Amino acid sequence: MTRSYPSVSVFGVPTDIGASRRGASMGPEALRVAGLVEALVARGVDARDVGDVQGPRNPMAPPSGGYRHLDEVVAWNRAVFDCSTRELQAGRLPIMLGGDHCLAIGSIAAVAAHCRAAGKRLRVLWLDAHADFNTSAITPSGNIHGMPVACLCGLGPEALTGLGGVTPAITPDQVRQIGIRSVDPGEKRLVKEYGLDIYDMRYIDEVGMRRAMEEALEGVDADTHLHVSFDVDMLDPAIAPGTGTRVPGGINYREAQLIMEMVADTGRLGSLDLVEVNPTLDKRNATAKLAVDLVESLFGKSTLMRD
Ligand code: B3U
Ligand code: MN
Ligand code: MN
Repeated sequence: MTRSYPSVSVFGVPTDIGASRRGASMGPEALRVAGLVEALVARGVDARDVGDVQGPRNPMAPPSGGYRHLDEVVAWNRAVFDCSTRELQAGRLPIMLGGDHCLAIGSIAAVAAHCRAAGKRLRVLWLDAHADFNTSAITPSGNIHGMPVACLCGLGPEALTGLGGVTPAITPDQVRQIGIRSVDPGEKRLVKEYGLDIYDMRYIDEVGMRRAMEEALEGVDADTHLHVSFDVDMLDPAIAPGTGTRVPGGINYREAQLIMEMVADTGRLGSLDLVEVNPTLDKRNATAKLAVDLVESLFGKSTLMRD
């Protein structure tokens, strides 16, 4: 089936402000060098690179009050919010190149505001090894890249939870998490309390990726905007070494392809985050290249003649 996609705007967010390990700030360039925009254009997508958003440098400060670099994280997320909002309002599909995963606060707050204005239902697919549902009270690290889902659901500092003007930006029932295998003890209690829908590695092992994805996509219809927030540490470190918080036992190549192909089949992809590529830890840009390969599948490339 030939599917047409909206025009795409790719933008970079070169920061590692939400992590304790440096290097994700080089992710946007690594993804560009791996040919992300060219791959989309080759698929017939009208894709353009609108450049990088700007923000403060990384002071590498220790956490304060349970947060590391809160002011800087807010500044970067405001820039992301503005850029995503501008592209969505222009009718384009934003692809945010991280950077670390704290940037999804601005990107998803923008998408949520856009959906509210357009009367669309929002579904967020959170592809990650981690639940990213920590708060300042329970975080083991103070790193805000471990907190974006909580912030988006209204748990966190006002400067982040209210970024898009409405708090909470989203509710837990709009989120499906896939690939999860590292959840901190306090975070575990919180995800249960908030009823997050988590397809963890054990569930995927037991029922298989096809069924897990069918369940995660259940209810997605013509009025749904699907946002994919793809943290490359969802993937097994054997195939994606270039990321800061690797967790063994992740999603393999075929499973990852199936995720992307099943999202493509819905025809409802409306926005994408591609985060946590850290070229300083990578092997010859393998992780960025793999991410580009998977994005091609997200935009309808399939192995056989189904496109
Ligand atoms: N849950 C841990 C580790 C972590 C979360 N997200 C990433 N790492 N990338 C934390 O620090 O919150
Ligand atoms: Mn993450
Ligand atoms: Mn992660």
